[in-house]
Amino acid sequence: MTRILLTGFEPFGGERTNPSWEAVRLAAQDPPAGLTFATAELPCVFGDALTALRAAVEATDPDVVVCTGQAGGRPDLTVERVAINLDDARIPDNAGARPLDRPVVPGAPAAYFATLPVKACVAAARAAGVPASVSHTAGTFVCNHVFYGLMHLAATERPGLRGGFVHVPYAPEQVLDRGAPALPPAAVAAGLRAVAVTAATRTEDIRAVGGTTH
Ligand code: PCA
Repeated sequence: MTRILLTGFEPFGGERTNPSWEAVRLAAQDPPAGLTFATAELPCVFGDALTALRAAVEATDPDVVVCTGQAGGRPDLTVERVAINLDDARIPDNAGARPLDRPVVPGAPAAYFATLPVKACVAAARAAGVPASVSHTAGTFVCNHVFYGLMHLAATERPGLRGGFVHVPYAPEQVLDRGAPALPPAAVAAGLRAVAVTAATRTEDIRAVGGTTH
């Protein structure tokens, strides 16, 4: 049995729901064979989100951690390749903090790559019928903060722990009057299950196109 910790976020930015947490809850109701899922809902607050993530890792001792968050405006599931050591908030977090140009961890490396096979995860989500692509920026808000903190925790304190981050589109209920792309949480959950199976069963990535020109 491979233990997978899936995290999602609480709503932020005036939204009433966060599709990342909705999808994580749905995914965990129906774990694929050979996997056990633990879940945690993280606060959308710099610092506190990492404290909650660390507590969840300590409580569940996972082999793999897949954190997820909402990326409103993106049309598909995006498997993030790189976390950067930068907090630079465009909007306040849920505690009203708006850090500018601050490192997540002072003195730590500029960036970490995800240690999931990101292209294989994208291929698996697509094979499950869920639109997905590789992303090369997780932004500079709380999601990147958590992704960077996760990879730093793995690199410095939890050898063998593998981790990554998946951004998810809005849910349909969030865009009824907005004309923005959306995916139903059940579809996102199917994609997350496929990502989890891939992360649990392979460490080598596949050779496939996933880069971008801009
Ligand atoms: N998305 C935000 C933070 C929480 C979330 O779900 C982000 O992309 O940083």
